[in-house]
Amino acid sequence: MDVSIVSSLTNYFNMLFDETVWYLKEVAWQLVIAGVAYFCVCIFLYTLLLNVSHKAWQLPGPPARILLVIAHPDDEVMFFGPMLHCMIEQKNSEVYLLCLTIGGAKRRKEELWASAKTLGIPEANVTILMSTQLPDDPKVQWPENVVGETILQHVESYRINAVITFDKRGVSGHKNHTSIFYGVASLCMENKLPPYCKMYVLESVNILRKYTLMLDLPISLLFASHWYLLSFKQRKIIHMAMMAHKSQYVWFRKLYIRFSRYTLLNTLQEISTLDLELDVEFDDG
Ligand SMILES: *[C@@H]1O[C@H](CO)[C@@H](O)[C@H](O)[C@H]1NC(C)=O
Ligand SMILES: CC(=O)N[C@H]1CO[C@H](CO)[C@@H](O)[C@@H]1O
Repeated sequence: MDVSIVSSLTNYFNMLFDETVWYLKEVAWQLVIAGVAYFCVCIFLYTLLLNVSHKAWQLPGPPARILLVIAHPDDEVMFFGPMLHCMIEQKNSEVYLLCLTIGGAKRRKEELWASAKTLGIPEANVTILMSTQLPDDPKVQWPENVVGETILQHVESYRINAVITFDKRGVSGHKNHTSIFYGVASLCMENKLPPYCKMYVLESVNILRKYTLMLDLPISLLFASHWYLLSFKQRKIIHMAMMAHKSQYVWFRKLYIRFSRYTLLNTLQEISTLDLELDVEFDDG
C-alpha cells in the first residue's frame, strides 16, 4: 500500500481520537459542575429552611390528636422520626403510637417503650398489640378488616384527628407495612372514619432518593404537600431512639440511620376517599 495513504489514515484516526477525548472531557467537566451546583443548591435550601419556620407545611391544625400506626417496634424511628420529633418538640399535639406486632421477641416491647421515651412519648401513649390474627410475616397480607377495625377503635376512643401511617408502597414494600395502608384505606372507602378524622400517609421514595439525605430536598419539596425537616443536631435524638432498639441495632441499620433521608425529612400526603376510588379504578383497569 502507498505509504502516504497509510500515514494520512493514521493522522485521521489520531485526530478523531483526540477530538473524542476532548469532547468526553468537556462533558465530564460539565457534569461535575452541574453536580457541584446541585449540591450547593441543596445545602443552601437546607440551611435556609432550617432557619425559617416551616410550620405552614406541617400537618394542619395543631392542637391535634395524632395516631401513628406502625407494624413493628423501630418503624417509628426508622421512618417517622422527623415528624414525631417536630410534633413533640412543639408540644401542641397529643401523640399516640399504635404498634401492631411485637416483632417476634418480647424484649422488643420494652425497646419500643424506651425508644418512645427518648422521643418524648410516655409509655401510656403507646399501645402494642399481640394478636394472632396479625402474624409478623412479610409474606402474609393481614386481613384489611382486622387492621381497620383495630385502628377505628383507637380513633374513636382517643378522638383522633389524624391517622398517620405508611403509603401503599410501605417504604420498602414490606407486606406488614402496606397492610396497614389498606386497612385504613378500607375504613375511608366504607366511610367509617368519623368526620373529625383525616388520614395521612408517609411518601415512599425510590432507592436512589432514599439514601441521599438533603440532596433529595428539591424533589421532595416540589411534590410533597406536608413535610418535616430536622437539623443534624436534632437528628441525634433519632439516633439515640434507634439505639434503644438494642436487638435491632446491627450494622446495616446503623448505616441506614446515618444515610437515610427518612431520618432527616418526612413528606406526607393526605389521603382522600376520592383518591382511593380513583386508585382502585386504576388498579382494576
Ligand atoms: C400522651 O397522652 C396524654 C393524654 O392521655 C396527653 O395529654 C399527652 O400530651 C400525650 N403525650 C404526648 C407526648 O403527646
Ligand atoms: C421489618 C420486620 O420486622 N420484618 C419482619 C416481618 O416478619 C418476618 C417474619 O416473621 C420477620 O423475620 C421480619 O423481621
